[in-house]
Amino acid sequence: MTDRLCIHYHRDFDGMVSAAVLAVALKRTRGEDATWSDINYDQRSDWENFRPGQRFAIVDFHFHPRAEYWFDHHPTTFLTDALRAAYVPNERWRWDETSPSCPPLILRHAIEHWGFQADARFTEMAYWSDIVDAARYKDVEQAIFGDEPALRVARALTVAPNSDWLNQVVGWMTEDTLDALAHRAEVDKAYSRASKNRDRALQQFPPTVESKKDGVLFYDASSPNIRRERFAPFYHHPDIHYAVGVIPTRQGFHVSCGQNPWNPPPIDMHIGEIMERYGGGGHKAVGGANPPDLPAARRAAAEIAEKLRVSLVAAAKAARP
Ligand SMILES: [Mn+2]
Repeated sequence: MTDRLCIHYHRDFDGMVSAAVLAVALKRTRGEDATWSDINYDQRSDWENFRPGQRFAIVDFHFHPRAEYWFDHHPTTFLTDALRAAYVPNERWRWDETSPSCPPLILRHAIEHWGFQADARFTEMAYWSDIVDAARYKDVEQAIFGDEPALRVARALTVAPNSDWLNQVVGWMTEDTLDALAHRAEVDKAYSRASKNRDRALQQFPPTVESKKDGVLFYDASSPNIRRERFAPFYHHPDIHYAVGVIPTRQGFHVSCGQNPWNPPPIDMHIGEIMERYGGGGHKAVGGANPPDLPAARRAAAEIAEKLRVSLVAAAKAARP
């Protein structure tokens, strides 16, 4: 059947929970028997021609005017002004950039607009989505070593081998509690592998640091042999406000920038907006971009680090009596 609705989701914990919540809500309240499939930043390049003639929904990813259902919380969701103008909140579309993650807004919308009766397990998944997506871990220890069911699942996703596996996990999310999901043999196996990777990544991080100055850490982890742990910079350097670095992707290189959730900067910079200048995006506290090659990625990371340093130094000067 070609007219079956396909839910395209951002490939991360809150994106996958979003897909599961939407699939169940649509099934129960509208009799919609949806499938689901992941989506990634590369697919934005020809966004206008995404899925011609197909029925689709998008969650936790850029706005698309042909999406039958669309939910997102990213401030940088609109790729053009024309797309921004095409969005009007309605019964099938909802954007809320104040939401720490996407699932809570879908749950709220489904309850208010479609009369969905949300299972307790979805409320629990939405709660943890906020923690994972907005890095609201209580400390860096929980972020790195936390073994609550949601955190085991999120950790397991870091070794997700392919789209089929991600789609399978979304399917499990439509049926399981977080606890049952975390204890599935496949998820548990992935979690063990991911934990070993994390331990290696923590060991490999220190030599990648190129500079640490004025509260900003700049690192180059572009070598494909270096494993990545998102919070390693803050684990090793709890005193910094920002970490900016270069990491490899399958196709090239990624510039990643984030503020230290446990030592927030005393300045008001929007990283997602800074990243937009480099063709990327993100939230206020974290963002990324994919420059065309390694020199461009290093240059972008160095520029961003410098920009943040200048702002931090200026703020420190202004605060002095
Ligand atoms: Mn997401």
